Amino acid sequence: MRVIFKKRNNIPTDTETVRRIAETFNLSGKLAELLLVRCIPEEIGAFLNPDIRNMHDPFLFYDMKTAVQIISAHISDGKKIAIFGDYDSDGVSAAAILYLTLKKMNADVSVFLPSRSEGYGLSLTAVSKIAQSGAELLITVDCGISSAHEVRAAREAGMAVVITDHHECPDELPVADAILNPKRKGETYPFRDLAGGGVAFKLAIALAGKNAFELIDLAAVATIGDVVPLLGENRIIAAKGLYKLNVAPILGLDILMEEAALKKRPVDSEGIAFGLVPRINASGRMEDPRTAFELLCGQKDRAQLEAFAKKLCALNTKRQSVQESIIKEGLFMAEAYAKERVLVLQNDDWDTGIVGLAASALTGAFAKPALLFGFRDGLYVGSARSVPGVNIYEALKNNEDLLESFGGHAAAAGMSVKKENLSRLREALKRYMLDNYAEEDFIKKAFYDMETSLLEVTGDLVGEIKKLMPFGCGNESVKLLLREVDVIEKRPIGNGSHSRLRIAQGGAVMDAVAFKTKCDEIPARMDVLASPQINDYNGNVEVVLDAISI
Ligand SMILES: [Mn+2]
Repeated sequence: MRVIFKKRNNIPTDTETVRRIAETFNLSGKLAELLLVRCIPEEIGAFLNPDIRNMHDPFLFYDMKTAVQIISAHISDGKKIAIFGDYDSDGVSAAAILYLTLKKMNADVSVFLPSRSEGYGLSLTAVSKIAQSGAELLITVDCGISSAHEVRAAREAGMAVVITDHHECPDELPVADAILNPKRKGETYPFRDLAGGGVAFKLAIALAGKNAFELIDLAAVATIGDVVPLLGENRIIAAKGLYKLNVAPILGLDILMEEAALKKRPVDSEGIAFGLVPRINASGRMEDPRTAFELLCGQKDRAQLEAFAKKLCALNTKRQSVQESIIKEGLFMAEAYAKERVLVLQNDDWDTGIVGLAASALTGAFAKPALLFGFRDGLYVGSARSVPGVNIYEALKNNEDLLESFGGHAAAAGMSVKKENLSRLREALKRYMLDNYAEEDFIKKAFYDMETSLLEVTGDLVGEIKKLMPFGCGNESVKLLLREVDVIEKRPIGNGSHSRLRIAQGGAVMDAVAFKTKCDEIPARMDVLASPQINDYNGNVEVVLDAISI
């Protein structure tokens, strides 16, 4: 497949600033450059040394004082408190953070989580269930900001309501007793990008002081799981949470890491993103988020917790195989639309909880937006994923009249459509992509940080790049562009689906590995995007080839 290499961030880095940053922080010029495309010069010190002391005071939230007063009053009066969360890793972690904090303060607290079939957010059914439990205070985590109607019902049922959320705010906010949302209009909190678990963590700090930092590993799982930018306060949460995860994790995460075989080497942000988060998500995606919640709380006996962890691993394996079979069918069906700029595929048997993950894979494989639909309650219910530069939300909005519901953003959306409207939607989106985008928008892009030569890829550089960790959204792992590399040796590994190579450029020779690329797909000379690393077995520097241009 044709690939266009693009520089990730075209911020001009003037040589004088690069020199000054390199000198001030005792770094190579290369690392100074990599830093300058990630953050402004004034923030480099804080970026290099994530420090809890640089976190903002939770009482900077406009409503924090009120929220703490209400919660404290309910605790001291012995009144019942209910937490309502979400079924994904962010929502479940947020619920666990607040539950454990309130429990330690001797609150009479219980947790309610929606099942996936009930859908995201507070519902009237949930509100009446919570009211019946005798709760006099409802605290939402990772949701609530778009639930004006349900919040009104909760208050009419006699409950006080504290909303903690991080989603974009609607024009009309719910009328609640306190609202903590860093994206709220007029909000005084200085950092907008907290995850739902991040907001819950700030509330926990406001309630329990430094004791709350015992839960920072859970806050890191929420933050990385929700794919919010790992910059500013999120970078501190992720870095310090990872540190704790490796030296003294909370019991539930410790058991899950053990069960998932993640403890052979230090866990990094990718270990959270690809090891822990999918297992926590599998709970709500395949069954009931309660299993993940109970595990994270760690309040049952060890055997019980191990059984929960085993269950999450098994559900995740099942999720993977369901996902693989959807991808396989999708790849086959996509052939019929090879010339189109958008894929709209449906199958009545596809699991509507998994189609989004499969859509991502198809978008990656074909460099065009993919919409995958399963069938539920009389409607095609689906998920869309798009490529950088093609706004799928706008495309759907433009065809609103064909849809029963839709929501999302430029890169990902969810939608439902009547059976008889699906082929009209496909035709309309095909037309829309032709009218609004250029051919280049549908050619695969691979983003790099800097062009360099193989000679400059050294153990020192690998060591320096580590200072930029943890990597994630907004602080992507470093990719180097190497042009005109010669392949001097190649051999198949992993049943022939991957390749091991010796590559050469300008007098330097190095080992390289290309995953999901067969030997016969590798040309004699190529441009590549490479991630440098140290080989675990022989200690040599080598590169992982992330993209190859033929
Ligand atoms: Mn969230």
